[in-house]
Amino acid sequence: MTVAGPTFDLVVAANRLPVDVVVDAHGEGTWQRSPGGLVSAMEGAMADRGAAWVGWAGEPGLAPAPFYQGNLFMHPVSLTSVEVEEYYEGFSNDTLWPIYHDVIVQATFHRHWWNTYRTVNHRFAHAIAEVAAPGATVWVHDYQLQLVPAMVRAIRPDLRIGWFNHIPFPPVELFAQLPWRRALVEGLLGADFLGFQRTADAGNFLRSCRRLLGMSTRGDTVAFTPAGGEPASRTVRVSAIPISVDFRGLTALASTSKVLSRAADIRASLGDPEILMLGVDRLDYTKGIRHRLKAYGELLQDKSLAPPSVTLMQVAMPSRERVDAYRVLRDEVERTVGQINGEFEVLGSTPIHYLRHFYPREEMVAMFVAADIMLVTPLRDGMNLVAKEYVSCRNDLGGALVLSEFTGAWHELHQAFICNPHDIEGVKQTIMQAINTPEDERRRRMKAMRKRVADHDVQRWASNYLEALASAPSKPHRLTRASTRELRGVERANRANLRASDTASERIGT
Ligand code: GDG
Repeated sequence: MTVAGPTFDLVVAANRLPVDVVVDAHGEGTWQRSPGGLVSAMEGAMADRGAAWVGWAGEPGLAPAPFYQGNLFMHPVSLTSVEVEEYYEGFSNDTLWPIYHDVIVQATFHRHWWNTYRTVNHRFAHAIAEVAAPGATVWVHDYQLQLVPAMVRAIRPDLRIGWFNHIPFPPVELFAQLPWRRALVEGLLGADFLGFQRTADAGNFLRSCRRLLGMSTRGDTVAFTPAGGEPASRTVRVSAIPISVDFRGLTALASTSKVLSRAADIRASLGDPEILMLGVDRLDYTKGIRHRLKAYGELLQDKSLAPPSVTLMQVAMPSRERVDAYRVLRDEVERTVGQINGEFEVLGSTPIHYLRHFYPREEMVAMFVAADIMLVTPLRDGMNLVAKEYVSCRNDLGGALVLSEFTGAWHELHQAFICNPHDIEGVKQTIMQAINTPEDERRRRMKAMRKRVADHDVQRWASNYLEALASAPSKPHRLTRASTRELRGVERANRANLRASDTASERIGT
């Protein structure tokens, strides 16, 4: 017999719970809230009503019993080590991640990974259904849980369901490669509202609905007729709600005397260079770390820059080290750092300080305050919070941001020094432009970017999202007779195409 537990009006679901186990000197483990934008973003919304968070606690095996962390109810979902391998490292990070990031590296397709992805999504859906109060709001996060909206709706049609994608949504030509594209789209369309980082991502999703599944879209809505359903269908709203950072929290932290003096210490410990450049990334091939290092190496080679007057501090937080592409990247980055340091080091000054660690938040903020030039050069990035964090920490209006045009942040931070990371010559010129631009102009740019982030901070993002979800159309979307006929025709043609492509993918042994 199952004993009913507490239920909540707001349920957040994400791959990970926002807590980590911290083990003290006596070997005792306690839960500590992990630093991260998402929890602080949700705090306002969660304070008003009871809220639960459904997610994996981070260790394979049996899930810990549900518990409260402050006023937030944590509902852990279990994952076996095989599921971690197949659902998380495999399907999420080695199939979806590359497809959703322009196939910078080749995606791997395995049918058993897909089966495990489905099983785990199912488990999440059941966990959500268990803790959601009647008529509750459910907010599902990210690409690991794309089947969850429809699975939750099947169990609990009374719930209002939203999903937000933290990463890009790919153009239809890339998305079409996925043998499971129909199931993914249908899984998402179980939601009332789908939020994306950029308008282009929302557009890509709508195009996939039309071109691959023959659905009818109107403006930012898609009419969805579940298989075997009536011509009258549900309407799902699809639009861009770009994520942000805790501007006020970061600004306040950046002006504390502790952080200011730590920033000065960092500069001093690097030999007080004239120009301190900084990169902060998860060690991921999407972040353009190799391209950045190549551009920097060439600037040293052609003597545009020379230590000791310049140094680059590169924080590379270890990430997904069990996925092959990440191990290859790490080796390449470390080799390049070694080569550049070997070639250009002068006594007392290292060209690149490569820091493969995770630092406390305060230390990160001190690094942002210390850096003259912030290098954000991803080849593709949903948003890139680092760019917005840097801007939030520069209360002094100092510093300059070099920003790739392939980040979501580029759509908002127009006053950054913009580059195309594939164009190494262009990256070099942009870095030099950022260095040589007069201080007045740099301050003007920083001020404008700060205003943008202050006006669109993470708290506003969360409340906008929840408002959009609450007001998403819930009435059935009625189709005219003519559009129904047209739709049915397109659906038939698409089904035939899909059958053909499914057979083809079976043949190539995915
Ligand atoms: C995904 C999307 C989207 C890094 N090193 C340390 C540290 N960090 C923090 C940064 C920043 C976060 O990690 C990284 O966020 P990003 O946005 O740069 O990238 P992803 O991890 O790829 O996140 C991305 C994001 O979701 C949100 O929607 O922007 O596009 O890919 O906050 O500061 N933090 C600390 N120590 C470190 O050493 N404390």
